[in-house]
Amino acid sequence: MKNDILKRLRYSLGKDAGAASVQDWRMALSLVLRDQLVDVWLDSARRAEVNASKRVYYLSMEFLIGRLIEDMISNLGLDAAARDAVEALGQDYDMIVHDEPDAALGNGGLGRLAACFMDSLATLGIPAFGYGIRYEHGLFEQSFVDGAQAESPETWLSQRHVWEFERPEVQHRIGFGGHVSRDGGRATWHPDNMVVATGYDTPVVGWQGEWGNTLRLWSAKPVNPFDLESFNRGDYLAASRSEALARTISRVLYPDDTTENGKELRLKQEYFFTAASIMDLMCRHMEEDGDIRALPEHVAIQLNDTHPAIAGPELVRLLVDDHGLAMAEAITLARRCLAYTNHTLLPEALERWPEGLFARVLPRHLEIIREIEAAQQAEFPGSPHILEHGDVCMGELAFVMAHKVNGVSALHTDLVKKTVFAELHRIHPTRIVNQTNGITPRRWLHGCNPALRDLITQQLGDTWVSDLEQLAALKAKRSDTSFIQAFQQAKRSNKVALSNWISETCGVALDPDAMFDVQIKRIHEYKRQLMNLLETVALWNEMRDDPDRDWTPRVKIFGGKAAPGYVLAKQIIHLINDVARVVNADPATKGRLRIVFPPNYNVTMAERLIPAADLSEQISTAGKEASGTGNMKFALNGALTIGTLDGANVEIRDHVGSENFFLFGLTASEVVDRRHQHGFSRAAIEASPRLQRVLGQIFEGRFSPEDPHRHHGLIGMLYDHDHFLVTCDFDSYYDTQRRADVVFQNSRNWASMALMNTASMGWFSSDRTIQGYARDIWQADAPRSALERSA
Ligand code: CRA
Repeated sequence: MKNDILKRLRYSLGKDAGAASVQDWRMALSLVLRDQLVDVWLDSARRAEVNASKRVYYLSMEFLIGRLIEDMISNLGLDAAARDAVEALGQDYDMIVHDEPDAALGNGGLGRLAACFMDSLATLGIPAFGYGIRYEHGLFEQSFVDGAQAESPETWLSQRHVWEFERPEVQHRIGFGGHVSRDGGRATWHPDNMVVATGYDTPVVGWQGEWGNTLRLWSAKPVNPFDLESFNRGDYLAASRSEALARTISRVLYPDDTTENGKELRLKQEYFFTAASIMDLMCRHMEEDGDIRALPEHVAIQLNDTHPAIAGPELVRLLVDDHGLAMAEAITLARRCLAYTNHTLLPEALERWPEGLFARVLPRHLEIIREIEAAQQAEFPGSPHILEHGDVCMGELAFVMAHKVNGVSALHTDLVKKTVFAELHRIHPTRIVNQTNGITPRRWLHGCNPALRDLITQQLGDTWVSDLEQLAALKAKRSDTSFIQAFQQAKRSNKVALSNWISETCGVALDPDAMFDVQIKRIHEYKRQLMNLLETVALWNEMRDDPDRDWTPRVKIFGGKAAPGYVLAKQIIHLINDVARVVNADPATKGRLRIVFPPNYNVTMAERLIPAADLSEQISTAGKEASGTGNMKFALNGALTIGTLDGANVEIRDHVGSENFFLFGLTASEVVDRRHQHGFSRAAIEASPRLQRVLGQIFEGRFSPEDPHRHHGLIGMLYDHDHFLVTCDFDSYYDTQRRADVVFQNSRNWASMALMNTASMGWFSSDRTIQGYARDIWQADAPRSALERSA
């Protein structure tokens, strides 16, 4: 390996060892690793082709991958070899591995789920493609300027992305706009704008390198590189206008997944990657099989939320306009290929596009949507409309064009049936199914937590990595003193490492024996970072009032980005930073309470924070968090959860046991009832002197003396429009936190509760989730042998 690295350095990068930078070494190592992936990757592709296996196509606007190098190393089982080789070359292995920039092609849970699914599909040997967009700029970088969030563009592609293979030969022309002509019965779309989608392939090789799938991301290019005529005239701007316009489509990731974005560019992005993907898979099918009517036997297309919901009309368009099928047959055939995952009930996230916009950008698709709507109404008179109030409703479209629709946790699926799709569920009672989210144990335990990984492997061998339910065997160790000590030791070493990092990056010194209480996720009102902060201020007050009490030392850790246009979320960030500044400077609570908010939370930071957490904050208003996946990562790494009965928290609590979970707050149905009570938030504030005091302090500018009015809006909102019931759950949350304090004081007992969490989380492996999709939705399996097929 050492020689291979030197060879790559020299012949692929044109450097000799003396002149190589950390980045050069990292590139050279990555290229050597990539070489090792290629054989299994190509071999897998060939096997799938020979066996004419059913392929799973996972269409997602986002893939939040993070760094790949450590995944590649450990999936290939090369941990020791890679380290030895790099060290033998006199280089710092950790520095090299940590040099890779995060591929941040996603916002949060939805994108990270897609990345975990790719890992599981490959590990399970299910032939699959992930299809998405190769954004030039991923999620913005966050910094804090005087406590307020500032955003700057992310530039992961400013250096070569070593893992990918550009496929200049894989090109599809994607049209926009124009008109539709008719010749007899046959419609033809004449777009007036075209861009080219070019594929970039990243191999995704599963655990132990037995199977490899492809993540194919599309980049938008102009059909003609530039306008020579304008150029020769000296009008250079005009000459490159079409290029600039085309490239805009894959330029940036929209920094929000929970609001519908009514931008033409967003619709174009959605159509761009969906159409390229559908054309791509159709070409593959026609080459391999040639019978268009056999498509559903070979193709399972999963729509990750409604972002690729245009896949339905696009597939129908190709079947009718290009392959000559009748409309009714085309709709049925398309439906048999398509399935849709719903990820949220928040009304502001349900995509709707004005019909006028649709007519301008995708005129033929709008016609087809009208036909789909007409067919649906003819078969089920009075069923919910796809076209409503002048909008195209993408949720209804996705539902009607899918043979299965799934929610992402038991509670969420139940609410999907009862709320957003209640009527469609009545008409199609078997269409909605549940597939509770999962996380890949390769990255979220094996990769990010070597201390705990090694301890578990000592006990169980290493087969748990691809069969996570084996962790249940650790339950027997809960009263084993020496094991519990080793378990505590692993946690402590992670906390020490995190403290060192925080002290370097935030300049705050932490006590590794304090309780590390962590809330990391996008900043959103429903996730209630604000409630966590109010509780922190209340605790600070109480510590100052009663300095002699035996307080459990706490470190409150926050991480997360606010969408740039989400004013309230940005105010919450500002408030957290303001409170942190005052509390961290207070000698009265020194050594007892610390607040840290490291900027630019991303996948890599999560890998650092999660293994070091004692307490996981999963405190959303019940009924609002569809599932959550961070909740699973924490519990797997031995943190206890403080949480509401929301999303997958419910199932986590069922698995780990209610005695190992700090539950508080209103239930989803209580939330609905409470909201109907007039003046509920003022009543809750009235009833809680503790909360009143905190709100008063913030209102008076105790934490922002330079601008005492800064947080008035936020506090005023809690009195009058506390939509997420922060005030109603506050007391119950505060009391539960104090209960956690008491439990934490008995560290042995805490550790055994934490162990019960780790040991009970096997079910939350994304391998289990993917097996569920394969069984209930895709009817796809690991590749069938040619023999089975002919039988
Ligand atoms: N924002 C949900 O809110 C869920 C993930 C993945 C979300 C999370 O609770 O865990 O999806 N929804 O299923 C979403 O993106 C568009 O909706 C999320 O990440």
